[in-house]
Amino acid sequence: MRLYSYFRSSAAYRLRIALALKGLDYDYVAVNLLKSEQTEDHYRSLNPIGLVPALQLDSQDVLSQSVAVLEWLEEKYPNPALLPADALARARVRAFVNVIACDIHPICNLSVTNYLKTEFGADQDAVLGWYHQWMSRGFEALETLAASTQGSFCMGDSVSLADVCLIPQLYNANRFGIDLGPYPTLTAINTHCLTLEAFQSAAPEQQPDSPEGVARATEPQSKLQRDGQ
Ligand SMILES: N[C@@H](CCC(=O)N[C@@H](CS)C(=O)NCC(=O)O)C(=O)O
Repeated sequence: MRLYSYFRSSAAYRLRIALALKGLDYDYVAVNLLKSEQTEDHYRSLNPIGLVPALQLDSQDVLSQSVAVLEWLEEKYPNPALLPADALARARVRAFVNVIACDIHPICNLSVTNYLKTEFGADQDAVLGWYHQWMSRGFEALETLAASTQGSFCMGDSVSLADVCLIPQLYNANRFGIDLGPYPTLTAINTHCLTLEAFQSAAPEQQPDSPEGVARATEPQSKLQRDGQ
């Protein structure tokens, strides 16, 4: 499999976590959003909407829309399960996922905030206010949903698609300076998930296109040069 990703993309981060939890290997193909590579013809031929991620299978079929891909992964590789067996519990996980994927994420996207700047004259402070407004509304709902269940994950004691989507959204929130103090349950879940290897390996700074990843890639060569080899 080949994952078209950008290290900071929270939608791609969801897939990296799920792939890691399910123990699936993939090749990482970086799509640089800051260079608008997601809008180039080659990438659009894979994912016509021009957003990351996309997952290309060994059959060459391409899957897009991170939540649809998560559901496909769950159907194709059911172990470990990221959706509960009980229908009511599954609906609750999906509702949690949709608060993130439908009610928060799309309106805080790069192309949306760029549009606010170019078409409505929003400056950086106004854009930050926008992020705060929509993320806070979503996190309040997520905090209520998570606090209504017992356990170290969003929906009890088993990791689920809710955690797979929450942790990247909290990463985004931290990037934009959102105060997570009012969301103690979400913060505790974040701390717990980040102790798990699958969440750690999927983190933005572990990706080859992150500044840390680029430095890691060049490190051995500079060391060899230093050592005169
Ligand atoms: N609904 C899509 C959203 C994908 C998405 O918004 N990706 C962002 C990065 S997290 C992106 O490509 N942004 C670039 C842009 O807005 O032009 C999914 O879940 O896959």
